[in-house]
Amino acid sequence: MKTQVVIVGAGPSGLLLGQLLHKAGIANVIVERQSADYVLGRVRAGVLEQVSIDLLDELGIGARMHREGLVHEGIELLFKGARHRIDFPALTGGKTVMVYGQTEVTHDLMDARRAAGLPTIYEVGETATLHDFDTSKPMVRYRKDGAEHTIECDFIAGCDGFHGVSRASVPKGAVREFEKVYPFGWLGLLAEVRPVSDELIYANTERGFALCSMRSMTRSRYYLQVPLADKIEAWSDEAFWNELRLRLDPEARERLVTGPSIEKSIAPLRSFVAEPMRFGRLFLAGDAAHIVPPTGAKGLNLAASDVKYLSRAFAEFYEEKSEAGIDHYSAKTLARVWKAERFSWWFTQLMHRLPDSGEIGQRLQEAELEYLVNSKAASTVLAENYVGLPL
Ligand code: RFL
Ligand code: PHB
Repeated sequence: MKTQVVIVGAGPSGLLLGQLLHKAGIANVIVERQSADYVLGRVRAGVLEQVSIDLLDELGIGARMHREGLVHEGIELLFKGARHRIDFPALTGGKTVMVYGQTEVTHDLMDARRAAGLPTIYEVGETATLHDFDTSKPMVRYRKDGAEHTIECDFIAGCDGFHGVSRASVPKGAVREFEKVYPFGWLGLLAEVRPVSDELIYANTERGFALCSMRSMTRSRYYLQVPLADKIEAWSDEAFWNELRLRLDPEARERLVTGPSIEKSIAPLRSFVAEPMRFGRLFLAGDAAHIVPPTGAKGLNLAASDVKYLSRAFAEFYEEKSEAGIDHYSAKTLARVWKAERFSWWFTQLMHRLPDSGEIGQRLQEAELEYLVNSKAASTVLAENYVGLPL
């Protein structure tokens, strides 16, 4: 088989890139390790910035998001028993975010890809291998149903997440990795119950961080900071709800509706960047190149901005016969990535109980939170990063 761009991975980065390339008239094939159902079964991000909303609109697949998504004009920070609202439109000149799950985005993208008749090869397992991306004729090989397949292409887009094959295919000396692993994880629970509040609540409590989020007005997503060593089996639904209650203010505690979990999992928290994001004709995008801790809700949005830049670079290559876009992709993308990394790291260490920071660390954190909610300048820094920096 032959195509222009092989995309490795059918997560949000790969699917979005596929649609953007299709719109630009660039042929692409996606090769995915898992089945479509498996990809759709992963519960992940929940908040879209304007950049991501615009991208879905540009692709003509934003209708369901506008119908079912929830526009949020702020978040609440809970500390020392009281909630403080950060008003996004007031602080950012009218900007808001949209609560619409990654699962729904993925669903809409898969539907659009199927409707356009674009090829996606699911369930290749760990068999995909990348070849000759240091030449102008790269190849992707994979095995499926007992047969070996080869796709010849002009470019490979590595959209295969943190554990994918793309970054791992780059010679060790060619890539520099920066990493911080946090000494705690997030225990997440999804339940078919009314959210405790109309807006997201980020809580810093003496029992640890908690987040009250949602997927709709009848479906809630909650998270608790837990020790990294905790096992999911040790957390019954009842234990989760009891602990969450203890991390809320009295009003929220009163309003909390509990119910059986639809999904429950523990995710580790990590900050990670690989530099550069281009190796000859192989380009990394999304989690394949960088990971942020979820506190700032930036992971999915960064994936969207990466592929926006990458699709423009490929379009420039084919339409204008110019390599300027692909040459600048890595530096341009990384500049945005590092800003989101900074914000996510800052918001994480501000909102969590940090086991190693001692009493002085605790007092400094409290002082910063007080300053943050009482200073318009400081609140603006949070608001403008949360709604997303301009492309
Ligand atoms: P994904 O979503 O990981 O998709 C990568 C795809 O590549 C496939 N793959 C392969 N395919 C072929 N061959 C191989 N060898 C392959 N190896 C892997 C995988 O099966 C998968 O389908 O990366 P992508 O597309 O870059 O999208 C990034 C986002 O998914 C990610 O940034 C966010 O979900 C991060 N994230 C969150 N972000 C937020 O903004 N808010 C959140 O609340 C939030 N929660 C989360 C998260 C990520 C989590 N992970 C990764 C464990 C919660 C979790 C649990
Ligand atoms: C979510 O709803 O899953 C979510 C929302 C905001 C975050 C992280 C996760 O910061």
